[in-house]
Amino acid sequence: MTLLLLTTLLVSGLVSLSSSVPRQFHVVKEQKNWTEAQQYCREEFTDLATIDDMTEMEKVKSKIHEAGVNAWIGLKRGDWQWSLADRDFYGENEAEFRNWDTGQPNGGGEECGFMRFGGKWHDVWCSYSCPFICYDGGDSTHPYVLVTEEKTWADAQRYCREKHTDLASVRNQAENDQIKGVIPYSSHVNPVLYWIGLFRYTWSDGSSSTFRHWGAGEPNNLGVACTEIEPSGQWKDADCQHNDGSHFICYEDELVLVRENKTWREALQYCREHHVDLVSVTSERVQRWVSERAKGASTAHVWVGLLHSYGVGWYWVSGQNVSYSNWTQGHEQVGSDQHRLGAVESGRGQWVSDLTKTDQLNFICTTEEYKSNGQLNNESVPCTEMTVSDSKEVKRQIVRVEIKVASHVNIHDPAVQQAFLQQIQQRLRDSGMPADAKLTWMTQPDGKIFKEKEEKKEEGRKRTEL
Ligand SMILES: [Ca+2]
Ligand SMILES: [Ca+2]
Repeated sequence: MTLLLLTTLLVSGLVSLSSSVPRQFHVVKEQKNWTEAQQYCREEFTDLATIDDMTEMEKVKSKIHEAGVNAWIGLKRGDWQWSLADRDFYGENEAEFRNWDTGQPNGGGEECGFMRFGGKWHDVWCSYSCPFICYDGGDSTHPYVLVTEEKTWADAQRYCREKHTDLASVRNQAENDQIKGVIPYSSHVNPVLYWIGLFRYTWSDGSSSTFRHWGAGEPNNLGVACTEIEPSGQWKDADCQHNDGSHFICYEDELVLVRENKTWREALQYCREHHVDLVSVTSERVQRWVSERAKGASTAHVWVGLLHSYGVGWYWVSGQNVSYSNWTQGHEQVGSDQHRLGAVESGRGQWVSDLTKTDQLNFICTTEEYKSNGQLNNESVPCTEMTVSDSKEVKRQIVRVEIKVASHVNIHDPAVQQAFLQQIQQRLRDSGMPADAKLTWMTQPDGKIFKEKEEKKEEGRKRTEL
């Protein structure tokens, strides 16, 4: 029974992890203080690096190790502040009211605040699992809600924001007494900590990531401090103003939603100028990220790199076949002679094919270069939808061919593939293809050229370069 429960938990954990859009990290080798580095990252990328977990830490570690320098990331320890950030909620000096116990806060890595029986406050590691006290602005008679379920500070904050208003803020002594009143007497003999909304570390991009990777004895600065990663991968806190020897790490989301209305063609150009390309949704994993990003769109659909061309069918601007698909029912079937563009519904993330080249939509760019062998690079993407009227611009065409072979022929042998190519080339020349046109096989995402259809049939795609 226990085993079954653990398995279920693990699975749900993985699902939530993979739905967050991955980040690319960039080490910038310029010496700047933390604030200057933050400004640079926001201008050139997304923000100073936020690190969510060990997987991301490993990515960062390899980059920083390679660079051999100390580098700022986005984590900053500022003054203590409340989770409920609305300034109007606090009267004069009320946001600064404190009721620390003797000897508290005693700092180090203790960055979240709790209340104990008796109403005094302590600072402690945010990763502790504790019961907590929510504030409910809609309930004037019982605004403070004690939740006995034990959670980390960030999970408690999420819970309170979903079910009530936020984690409890304490604005004055009267409120402190009121909140103290909801803590049960049993906490007197068995001291239990109750999270309130007090915290002091923030990420530059506003993330609530509680992941930390402090080196031995760190953090050990007093007051305000910023976080550096050493070449070993260990984190340390340091004076935010120093810029001697400190480089920095920016991040960029792999998928970027551009909230500007453009035609498909303009969107493609924009992505290629500012990022890498329009996104190709070649797997369920990428689809999840696209759905996530599309939710933030201001148009009902967003453009992605999906198009349909005469003789080719549906394909991605990355040059890949549409093997994974997420069509709205009936939208996949398009006459084989039609030029169409695919888009993704902002709400449900499903694909549609009834938009035209004059429609203006938000769109999603990818910042990741296509690395695998055989995929088309930026310049060689077939874009016949736009260029078909001007034959000079049609440089490449993708054609799917079906070949019947005897079962003893090894279709994965390069010599055999070359022989097929020569035969096809000859036939095409016979039927009018220019003599200087080149033919090459296209490698599929799985690294192979041919996909076996039946025992005796082989299917593949070749690229005709005209
Ligand atoms: Ca403490
Ligand atoms: Ca330090």
